[in-house]
Amino acid sequence: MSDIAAVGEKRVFEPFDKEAFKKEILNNIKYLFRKTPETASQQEIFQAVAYASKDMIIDEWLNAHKEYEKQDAKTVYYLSMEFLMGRALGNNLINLCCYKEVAEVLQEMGLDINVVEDQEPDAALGNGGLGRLAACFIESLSTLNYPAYGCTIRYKYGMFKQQIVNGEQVEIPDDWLKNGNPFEIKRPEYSQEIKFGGYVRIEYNEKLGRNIYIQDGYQSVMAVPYDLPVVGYNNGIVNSLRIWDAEPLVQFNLDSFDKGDYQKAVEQENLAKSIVEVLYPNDNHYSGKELRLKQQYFFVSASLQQVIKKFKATHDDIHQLPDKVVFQLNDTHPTVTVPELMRILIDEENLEWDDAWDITSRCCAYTNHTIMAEALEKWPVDLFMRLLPRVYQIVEEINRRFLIQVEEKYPNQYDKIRNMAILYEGQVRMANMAIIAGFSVNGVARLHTQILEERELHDFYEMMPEKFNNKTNGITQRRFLLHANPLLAQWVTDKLGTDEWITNLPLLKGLAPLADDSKARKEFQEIKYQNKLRLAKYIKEHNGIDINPDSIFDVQVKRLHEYKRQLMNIMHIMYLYNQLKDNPDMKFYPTTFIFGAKAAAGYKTAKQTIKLINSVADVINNDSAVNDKMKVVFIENYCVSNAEIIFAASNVSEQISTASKEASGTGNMKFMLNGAITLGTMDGANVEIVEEVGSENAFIFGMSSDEVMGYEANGGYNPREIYEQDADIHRVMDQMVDGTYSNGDTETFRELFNSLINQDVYFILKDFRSYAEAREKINEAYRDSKSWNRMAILNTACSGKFSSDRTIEEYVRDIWHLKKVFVR
Ligand code: F58
Repeated sequence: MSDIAAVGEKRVFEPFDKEAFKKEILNNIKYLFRKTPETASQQEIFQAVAYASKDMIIDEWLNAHKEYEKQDAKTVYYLSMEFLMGRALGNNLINLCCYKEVAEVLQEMGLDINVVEDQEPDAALGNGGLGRLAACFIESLSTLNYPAYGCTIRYKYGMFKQQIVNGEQVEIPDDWLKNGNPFEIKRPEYSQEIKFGGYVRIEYNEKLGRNIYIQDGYQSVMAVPYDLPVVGYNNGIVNSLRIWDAEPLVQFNLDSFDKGDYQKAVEQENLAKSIVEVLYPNDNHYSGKELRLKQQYFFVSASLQQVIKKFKATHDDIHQLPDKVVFQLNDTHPTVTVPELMRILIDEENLEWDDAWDITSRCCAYTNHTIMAEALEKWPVDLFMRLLPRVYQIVEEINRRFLIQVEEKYPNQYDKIRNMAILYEGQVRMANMAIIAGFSVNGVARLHTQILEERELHDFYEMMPEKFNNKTNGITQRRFLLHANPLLAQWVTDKLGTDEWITNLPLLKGLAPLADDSKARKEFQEIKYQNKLRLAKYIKEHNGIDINPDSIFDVQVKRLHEYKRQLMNIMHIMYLYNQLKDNPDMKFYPTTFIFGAKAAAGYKTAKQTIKLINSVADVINNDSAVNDKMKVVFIENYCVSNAEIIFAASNVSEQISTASKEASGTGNMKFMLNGAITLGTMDGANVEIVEEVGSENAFIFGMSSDEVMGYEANGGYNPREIYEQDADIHRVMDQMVDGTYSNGDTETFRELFNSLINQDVYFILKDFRSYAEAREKINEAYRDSKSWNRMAILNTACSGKFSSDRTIEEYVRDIWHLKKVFVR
């Protein structure tokens, strides 16, 4: 059991009763499935264990909420289209502080906890960084004793599963709910009606002495919430992730329908089904689909209506809402919160505009996650108006009043209006609305916030500097160290003589002196080796490829996007392969290049890049001349659960985005925590990683963000010059279109070639040489295992800043102003 011993043995509350838990599992197997442990399937055993652990959660869940009510505690509602939760069982057991004990119970029953955990489908209700950040935040909120809800959609299909067929990505629907979800609880009593379309009727109201606005002729669906527990670490706090499902309002009733009702019932059924059907699989790219706006309004309106009802049940003055409630908008996707809250306050609570505006703007705060123009949400006015007629009127009024202010402050400066108006050239610009209405605007890493203030949002910053602030992202060490890397977690606990790092990550600093201790370095290296064996086994099982655990594991796992430059990575591997073929005796430390990435289904260049990686892998992995030196592996279906295995096993963390493009990155932090060395550009949170660990313990290359933005301001650069002048690059480029990696076909990778030679928007050729040098240095550095392991230990030791606990405390201090709630 040594690999799970790191899990705390000290439950603060109820001591864990092994016998009772075992009995509960057996009962579940019997009563849920009419089976015995011998006849139950692995999936049924997982469910039985999950239900047993849910029983342990329920009391804490109830108690925490009772205490919130008693204290009338202020609550943050983290509104996000995405929560990329991954698996729940292992982390729930860890945070309940009974992982080790449950593992023992299972072992006594002849079961392996890892196998049981592997039966759980990932809750993949998100694309990438933004969704995973929400998941880390909600876990930290519970661990830090803050009252919080995560609000999102109960997508029937989450992020697709990826298969690689003939080197190409194939998307398989992710039917994650097909066996039910043991952890969720349906709460039909909190259902809310959501209205779409129709028109606005205006009526004079005598009592109010003003016009009132009534939406008529609309279609509606019922939003029905399910709650998932978010367990805090050993503190008795359980918050909820509220996921909204859609159901038709009029239930089919085959006996008693008349024709009209039948028609309506069918329409409602279809509307309900379509809204929650599937997560849009785009990462850092906006697609203006009507259904997407429906999804946004659906979960926002449901969440807001419920919050207001809950508030009113115990308060009579709605003006006090900002003292009790804060909405954090995770990017612009839930920004319809602003006009929807105004609508509720004006149309349903009968407030005047100024009052409603004051409340709304004190309740809403906005986080920006990107500066890339293509990711900015803009809705065509006609679509918006048709789908949300009353909400649109409110947007118009917000815009009208704001422009008066701009005009007052900057008379006749039309460029200010052009940049800051919400409604412009027939579009509703959601970021502008979020900034104008909210009381806080934050970026997600220092460099990113700086770029927002100085460039992208400069006019807003100048007009309302007090709203702007930075919150550098973070990750939860409970999942990405304690659960993902039990060997290292145990080592850390042993070395520090305490497991307090589990809730206080900066304590890892205490490991720094061990970087100079040869015994500690050996142990650290051995742990990494064991984790590499675990990953090698996974790769063998899933890809059928044998990899050498003694080689350098050089890893780039993240969504596939041009700005993340997986293409530069694979081109460099092509270059190395050429070198090794030309010069077989070249000094080169064996390396396994590992990729994992999903491409948005409609993103052609990204899909071609996946094909190129797999094609290069095919050629190299089947060339016995180089196989003892290099291998290339594309791990299928990169997701939260296999990420946990990958980070733990990595030596080199590829963070190679074009400077200024990656707002923060969070994978970079997970690698660092697990002792991988960053090979990266000065982009996003890499800047702060280097600041923490020291530039001598990372490998930095490439243009700075200022240089990149300098070129961009001048219309880019000329990549053809590099192609003509650099023979190695020339050769690699030609190999993309001479059939070397495509069985003689010259067109397979033509578009990639063209994108590089014509524009190279992401400066791949420009940064190539500097990247190659950095990689050479890495290859050299790894030979010196003493200095390598020294660096690796220092990376873990210096990663304390990147806990999402730190990030959440900053949000609380500067934005949310919550109070910790303690139970018992
Ligand atoms: C990511 N954004 C950033 N957006 O790219 C990354 O640098 C950052 O670390 C992370 O947010 C957390 O702050 C991101 O993942 C999306 O996936 C959106 C999904 C919906 C469409 C628009 C992009």
